[in-house]
Amino acid sequence: MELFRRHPDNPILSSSHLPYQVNTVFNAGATQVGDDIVLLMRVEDRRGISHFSVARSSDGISNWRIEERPSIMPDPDSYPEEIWGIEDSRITYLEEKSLWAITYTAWSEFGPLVSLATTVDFRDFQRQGPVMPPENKDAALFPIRFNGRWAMIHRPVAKKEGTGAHIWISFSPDLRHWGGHRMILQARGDAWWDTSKIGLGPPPLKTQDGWLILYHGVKTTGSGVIYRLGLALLDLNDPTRVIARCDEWVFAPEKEYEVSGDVDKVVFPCGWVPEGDHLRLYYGAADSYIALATASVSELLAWLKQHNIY
Ligand code: M1P
Repeated sequence: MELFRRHPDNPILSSSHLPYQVNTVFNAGATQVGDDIVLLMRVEDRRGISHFSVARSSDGISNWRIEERPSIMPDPDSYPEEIWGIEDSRITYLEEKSLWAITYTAWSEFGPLVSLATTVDFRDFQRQGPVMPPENKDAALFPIRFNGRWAMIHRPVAKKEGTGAHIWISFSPDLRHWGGHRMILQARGDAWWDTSKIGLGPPPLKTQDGWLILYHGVKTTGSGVIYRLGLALLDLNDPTRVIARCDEWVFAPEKEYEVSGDVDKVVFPCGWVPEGDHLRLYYGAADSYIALATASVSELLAWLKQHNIY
């Protein structure tokens, strides 16, 4: 049985939904705002540079209301790190601050880095600037503090050639100054499906068993890369402690819209929206579309227990 069940109307969003001409729409952050599901879509224009556009829908599947103009454009005059675009947002609601924190990749002259923005309504956005230097991406905040410190998962790239790219965690008293850096999940090397690099998908999800992590793992083959998804679990009180990690992948590109596009064989989730045990996963497909899959949190946890390598 499939743990993540694809929606029959997939892909639910593509470039033709945009009110202006673009190349592709993919890798969207997701959250619930009032009665709407809100997606912060990555939109790649016909120069190859990405910006963000907000899409709203009451059922999270259809009748998307999309802004006439981009919601956040790269602003290299004020934020030089955005010169080659902004990509792949992850959205976390910080109850303590009554706002959403958005981590995203800013593609700077020196490579991709992690930037932070905040919003209270997904109409006005306040940039907070870079929070991790290059090369770094695939970052998301936890929704709460741990012993007074905010925590962020992110993915720096090791300088040493051939050692892969792994998932790290860092802590901050104020969301600006980050330290306590620690690697928590490693690309596994050898024959594994997540051999060469891994990166966080949506923000960590609090469950009864721990913080649930969905991550992408990359394998380079003779015919190119394959992006598949795996699960891990972090300790509820100490998220530096990994208590479970899957052996097999849990979701992989299979459908036409996942295996064929600007980049073939890619599934790349940046957002999920829980409602009780029911989980909606929004994922980029083949760097060309946005698709939806649903799952049961308790089924994911049960599966991870059976497939845990720890
Ligand atoms: O093309 C697949 C993905 O490649 C990059 O992801 P990562 O560096 O984590 O492997 C990103 O450009 C991502 O947007 C893209 O979907």
